[in-house]
Parts: sequence; C-alpha cells; structure tokens
Amino acid sequence: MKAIGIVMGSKSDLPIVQKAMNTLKELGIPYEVHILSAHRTPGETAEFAQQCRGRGFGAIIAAAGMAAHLAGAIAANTTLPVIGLPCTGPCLEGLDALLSTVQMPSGIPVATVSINGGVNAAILAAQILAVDDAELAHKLVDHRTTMAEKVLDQNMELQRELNLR
Ligand code: RP5
Repeated sequence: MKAIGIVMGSKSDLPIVQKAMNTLKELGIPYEVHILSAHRTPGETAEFAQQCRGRGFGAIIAAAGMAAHLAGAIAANTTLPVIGLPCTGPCLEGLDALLSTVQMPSGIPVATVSINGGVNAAILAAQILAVDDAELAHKLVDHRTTMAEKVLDQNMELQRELNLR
C-alpha cells in the first residue's frame, strides 16, 4: 500500500494534524509527518514535494494556518493529489487559511477540506488510495457503518430520555 505524506506549516498545527494521524492509523494506512513551511522553509518544502512520488506516497495532506500557502506550494511541485487542511490561527477563525488554501489558480488544484477538518483530510486521502485497493475500500465502508450505528444509537438514547420527561 502507498503511504500518505502529511506536512504542517508549524508545530502549532499538530492538534489538528493529530486527528488525521489517528484516522489514518485506524484505517491501517502508513504515513510520514513533517513540519515544513511554505514561507519559512520554501526550499525544503519544494524539495520534499518534488521527491514525494519517489518516496512512495499516494497523496499528500498539507495543513497550515493564516496566509496558508503550504498546500499550494506542495501542489506546484508534484502531480500527486494534494489535500489542503486549513487550520485556525490567532485571528479570523481559520477563514484566512481556508481562502488561501482553496482559491488555487487554474491548473494547480488543491482538494480543500473544512477548517480543522483533520479527520476528513485523512478519509479523503484513504479514498484516493482505495481507488485501486479493494480491502481499503471495505474498511471505508465499515467506517461509515460504524458512524451510522453511532448516530442511530444516539437517537435511540435521546428518544428514551425524552420519553422519561
Ligand atoms: C502557518 O502559520 C502555520 O501553519 C501556522 O498555522 C501559523 C502560525 O505558525 P506559528 O507562528 O505558530 O509557528 O504558517
């Protein structure tokens, strides 16, 4: 199975990235995690992106906040699918990162998930790998079934609570 490359612009993004790491782990998908910044380490970021196909990654998750250019900078240097994960910063509640990540010019796409959407970044990465991996596709179906069961259980519990009043 191919691995997922995860990059974050700063260690301060780790709590959001941790959600992606946990989800990939649950699905049994190997990953590597690095701190690389589009602005503070532009050379190393470009070098990483240029090498990531050769390193056996199937997709890249790029998490960054504020004027978030990390996902775009990676996408500019690889034809692997890049998933942008906008993170909340000290102001603007992540809207700055969302717009910086999603508004890519024509020709260099970034598949952007919701602000702080670490879980969805991992699931989307898994879905990309599952295009030609039937076992992983089954795991994703099981994951959805578990989610549905949780919702139905919560609903049953709510109905019980409401009927008690
Ligand atoms: C971005 O700037 C990082 O991705 C982070 O979300 C934000 C703030 O970085 P720090 O100042 O916390 O290192 O590049």
